[in-house]
Amino acid sequence: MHLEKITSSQQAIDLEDKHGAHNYHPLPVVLAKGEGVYVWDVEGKKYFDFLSAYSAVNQGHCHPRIVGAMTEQAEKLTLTSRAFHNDILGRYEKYATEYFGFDKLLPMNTGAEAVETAIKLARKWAYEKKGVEEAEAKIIVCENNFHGRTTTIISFSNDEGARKNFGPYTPGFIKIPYNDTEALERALKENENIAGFLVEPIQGEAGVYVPAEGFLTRAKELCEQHGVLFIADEVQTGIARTGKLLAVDHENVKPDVLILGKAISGGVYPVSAVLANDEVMNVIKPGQHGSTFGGNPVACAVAMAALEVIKDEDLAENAERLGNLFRRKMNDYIRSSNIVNLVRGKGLLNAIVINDSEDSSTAWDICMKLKENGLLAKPTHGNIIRFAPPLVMNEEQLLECVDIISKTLQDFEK
Ligand code: IF1
Repeated sequence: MHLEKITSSQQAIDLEDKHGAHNYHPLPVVLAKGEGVYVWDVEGKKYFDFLSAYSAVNQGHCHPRIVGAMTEQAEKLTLTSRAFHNDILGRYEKYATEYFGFDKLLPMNTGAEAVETAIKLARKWAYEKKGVEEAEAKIIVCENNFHGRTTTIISFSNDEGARKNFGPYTPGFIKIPYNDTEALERALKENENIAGFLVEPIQGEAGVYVPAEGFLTRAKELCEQHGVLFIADEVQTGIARTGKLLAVDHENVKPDVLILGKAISGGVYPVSAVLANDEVMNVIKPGQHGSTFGGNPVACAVAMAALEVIKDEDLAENAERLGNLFRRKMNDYIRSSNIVNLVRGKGLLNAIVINDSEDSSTAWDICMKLKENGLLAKPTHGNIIRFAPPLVMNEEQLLECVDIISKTLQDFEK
């Protein structure tokens, strides 16, 4: 294999710039190594990772148990396709369905694929169980959602960048404001052909919007009353990130369809899944949905290890405890701050809102300075900075990070 030796960050950035599509605008840092809560760049500078690959690396970088499960499986069998059985898929499906409390699991690879799967499942269920007339099924979604980047999913996005000039768009979606159960009730009453309500329990990309307490409970109730599937997209909020195994667990709400991705593999391998009970999942029959890589042996081994780590290392409890500490410390800072308006979030999924216009570069400039000071975070939607470290962080490390963040913000106070 011919590989150019990378000796500087700039060289790696130049290569991407020249040979890669320009579909991202990353922070100018080139990472070469990761371990636990830390990552190192090409020059050997060490950083705290405060993004965790958008909450995929909840178990920390290169967790030895997860990487071990992957290499062990990779040496035995990597891919069979679903044309044949493999000896680990069933074990994984049993483990994961018992873990999350559903009858069945449908394995896919990326978050967007799992969302697509849930949409197809809900539509088919509506036609075959609810009696909706062919091609009439609708799915209710929320404004400012983020569910992925496929053609259908961007059809119901309101993000101009994600949507514009990618039409024609897939029909069949009704948009309501987030955190608005009255709007949900109205939409459910106005239309008898609703298959499902697709919702993020906390809106991530929108800027870590935590809905009012009771929103999920009421939404689930309304769905039940109207015979509509409550579909929770926990791709970002799931797997202990918000201080519970699932974000819906904060309200003890049980979705009819659960969508998981990202941290179900600890960020080691692309693994996603849709879980549902038999009554719903059984509408999909052989040949009607699938993926070459979905449920492959490496994915199964990795996901089982990643889920075990969550339980064995009490990562949900740790996220809950450190999240409370983080918000308390940030609120202490904010009391005498002009540059930060507020901190919000749950568990270790948090964001601060910068006191500047949405199109200002302040959040970006702060992230650049944080990087200089040894902590990596990324702005979301202009003036908001998301803070989501790996859940394996300890209290001492978190306090060190609060220190870095406070000192950095200090430079921006007017
Ligand atoms: C990117 C955000 C996070 C998701 C939810 C499905 C998916 C995602 C709730 C699709 C993906 C990602 C994708 C990533 C940026 C990122 C993101 F900023 F856009 F919102 F996490 F906060 N459902 N979220 O959050 O999963 O197909 O990507 O595996 O670069 O687009 P995927």
